Amino acid sequence: MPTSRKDRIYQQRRTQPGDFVFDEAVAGVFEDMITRSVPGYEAVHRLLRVVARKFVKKDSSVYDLGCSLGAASFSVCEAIPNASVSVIAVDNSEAMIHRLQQKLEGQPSEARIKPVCADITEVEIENASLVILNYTLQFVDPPRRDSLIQKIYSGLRQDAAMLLSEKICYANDDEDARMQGLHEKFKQGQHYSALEIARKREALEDVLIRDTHEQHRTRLYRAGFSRVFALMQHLNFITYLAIK
Ligand code: GEK
Repeated sequence: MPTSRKDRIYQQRRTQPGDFVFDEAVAGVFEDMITRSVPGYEAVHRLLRVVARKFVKKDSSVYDLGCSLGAASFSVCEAIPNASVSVIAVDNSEAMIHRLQQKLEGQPSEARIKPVCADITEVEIENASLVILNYTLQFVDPPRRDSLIQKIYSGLRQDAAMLLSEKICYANDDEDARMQGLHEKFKQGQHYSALEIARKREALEDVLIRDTHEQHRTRLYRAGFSRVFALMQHLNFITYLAIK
């Protein structure tokens, strides 16, 4: 099983806006990268196990959309030992799916987690008791976000739920700059240098496109969700529970 190396990608890489891709180099350091970059990442996975125990039903499917190396899929399998529940783990990065397949080899969850290399806007969602969209919607082309959320809503069973985590922006420029500044301080505390932080910011420009809290809530209610809770927020990273 491959293990995650330390993320040093932006110590050397020269960047242009829009450069960031989930390639082999990123997949190889992904666990280190995401835990050092996303405040509250581990807490979301603890929360996910609680949510899974509440919402996942036997003979249903769980979808982990934008699964990367399958952290959320593994959390669900740990929380729900019932073999009648399968987890469909979708990512359009071949490097991520390949590494997930390697991680699964010989594991007890191998029979339950089904890695799929596809665009999440193109996969069918059906008989779902839980859909996880953990820091992925922000990478989907904005005009396609409404229809993706509507499709998820349609594929959920009645009373089922979606867990959505995102980096948000603020409509007020001063508030946005302050929160971005706090996030940069968080990353410095995780031993990223000012140069690494600046280069990654440039590479992610036009790739990670944030919505505001209001845009998320409006989109979720418009799709038909009956209840939307902001379960957790760490700086400008927020997790919603949306219930059908
Ligand atoms: C975790 N959820 O560890 N279709 C499929 N996959 C996509 C698409 C798309 N249209 N766009 C982006 N991705 C994970 C972390 S990372 C978040 C998710 C981050 C995939 C992309 O290839 C990457 O693996 C993932 O979404 C986003 O809980 O890196 O900030």
